[in-house]
Amino acid sequence: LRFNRLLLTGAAGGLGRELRTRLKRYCDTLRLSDVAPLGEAAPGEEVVTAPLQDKAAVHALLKDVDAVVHLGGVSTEQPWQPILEANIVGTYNLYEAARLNGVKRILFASSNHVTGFYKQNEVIGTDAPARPDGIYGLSKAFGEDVARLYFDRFGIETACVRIGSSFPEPRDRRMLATWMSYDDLERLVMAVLTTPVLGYSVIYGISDNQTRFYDNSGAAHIGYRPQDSSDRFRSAVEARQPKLDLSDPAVIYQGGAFVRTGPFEG
Ligand code: 15L
Repeated sequence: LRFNRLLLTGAAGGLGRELRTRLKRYCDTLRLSDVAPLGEAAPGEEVVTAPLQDKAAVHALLKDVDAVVHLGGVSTEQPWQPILEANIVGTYNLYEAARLNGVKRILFASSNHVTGFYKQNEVIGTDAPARPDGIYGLSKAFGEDVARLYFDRFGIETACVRIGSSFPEPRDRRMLATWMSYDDLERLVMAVLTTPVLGYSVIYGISDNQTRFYDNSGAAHIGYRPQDSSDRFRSAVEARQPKLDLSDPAVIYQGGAFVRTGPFEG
């Protein structure tokens, strides 16, 4: 399946840079947006600077696109104001723009921090109610609710992908459970974009790790089959971090250090 035009927001970020090269194979034109520099447009690319809180810019951004991979926004725990602008106002602008431009499918980069206050000895499903571990997680929970509303009212399909930790390698013991390889990220994005009936869905973005906090069986209709696993990094990670402080909230809760980051004001 080949798309005419896909939109990738947050294209200058860690995962955006990975998907920039990978998504080109699946579309004639890849429109890339960010507020950070994106460099020159390569053949088959369109490069746009669009702050997500700028309604007019976002409405123009979604013109003539088949589907959106929405990675844009603040991606860590930060003060309220930037999160309000990029993640709260920005996600609302994106869905309004999708409605007005007739865009019918969105991958929303949600986060494991929507459910960060579940414990690391719990395994939660795709229907687990939100337990955000900070205002970043709260903003992603809001995004999931926007997606829910725009599906129920307007039939815009979304996969809220509660991404775990997508880096070249797992960095600590927690990430043995939350890690997702870049190849699996690509598999997950393509499964979301191509599954015949997506509806409103939640799925955790993880590889086929031996230890995990998440059960994706409620999202089997998406057809995501991870092929990588954190296990080949296990002994190296355990050697680097042999002892865990079981009284540390970052060890108790799934959200890791996010549960004790901030507040930044007051
Ligand atoms: C996230 O949501 C962040 O965007 C990413 O930088 C990682 O910190 C990840 O969560 C994680 O929990 O490991």
